Amino acid sequence: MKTVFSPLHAGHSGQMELVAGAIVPGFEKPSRAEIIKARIENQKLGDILAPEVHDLTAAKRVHTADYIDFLPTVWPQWEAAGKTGSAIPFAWPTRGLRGDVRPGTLEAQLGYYSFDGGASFVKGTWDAIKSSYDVGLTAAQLVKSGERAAFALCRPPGHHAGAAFMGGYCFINNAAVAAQWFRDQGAKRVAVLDVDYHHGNGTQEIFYARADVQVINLHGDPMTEYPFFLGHADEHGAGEGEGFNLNYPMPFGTAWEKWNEALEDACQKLAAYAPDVVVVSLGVDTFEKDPISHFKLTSADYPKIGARIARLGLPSLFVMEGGYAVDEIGVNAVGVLTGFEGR
Ligand code: 6XA
Ligand code: ZN
Repeated sequence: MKTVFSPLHAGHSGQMELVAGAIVPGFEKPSRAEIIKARIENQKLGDILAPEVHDLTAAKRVHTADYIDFLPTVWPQWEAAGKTGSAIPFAWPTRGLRGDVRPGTLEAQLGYYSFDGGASFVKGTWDAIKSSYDVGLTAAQLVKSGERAAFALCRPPGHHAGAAFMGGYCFINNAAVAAQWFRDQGAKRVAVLDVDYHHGNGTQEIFYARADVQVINLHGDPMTEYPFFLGHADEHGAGEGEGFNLNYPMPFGTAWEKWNEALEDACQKLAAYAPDVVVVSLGVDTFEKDPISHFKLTSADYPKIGARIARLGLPSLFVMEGGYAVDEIGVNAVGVLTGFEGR
């Protein structure tokens, strides 16, 4: 399997985040992607290609144009205003406030275009976001041109980003962009299978009212787990999309047996949908030693995930999402891919 990777991800570094009342170094850090890349080389998964540079047309098919146009302006505005720390949103238009008026300053616009303080900007952030987008689209092109599967080693990740908001380390929703791109290239139906520990609220939001993209999520129950405000089992889709969104929320402590039951059911529903291509939002933060998550999958489980996805027999695009146990992130993420290849 070929991988697409860009070194530009590394400019998105040094972000801080708020954990238990303390500002700490972000878990979503450059070593994540570098360790996965090293493991790909070690396991001889296949060639590692640089992405082709794309314009932002495909991004604007799933995100609003104003949101996408905002992203590259953040750091230059922040810097021009003499600010030195990272650009982190801190005020949001929740219930009772006006969420329909785009405010006039950068600080306020950061809140307008986000749902939490988990997506912050440093100097290299836009170039990293753009490279991650290019990585996703280039890998999608490999699948379109006949590869059975490809791996988009995206960083930053994407599945929390909605049509007009960032959050949870995510800015452009790489998996959603790829799914829409496959549709625009002639695929009749596309499935997105999100196996990250966290619910992919952005992907769900983007396709919620559509029947041409099935969205399936396996994740920590939002009653107790981030992103908290979406991902319940009763979210089936709306309008034409009714029945084409499926959620499998699971409790803290879920290990392979129960998780695999959900995967099996998900794969059967995915197969019944008969898509032309599957986009896998690949997070490995379901791992037992993940520092921010509460599932109990082991390294031996990841190849089994890949093997089950391979049994769908569909062209498959793997898009990297979360996973923060850096010592094992390479073994686990590449384990899914080698499992897919039957080794
Ligand atoms: C914020 C947790 C962000 C989770 C990001 C993630 N405290 N999403 O891994 O898949
Ligand atoms: Zn996650």
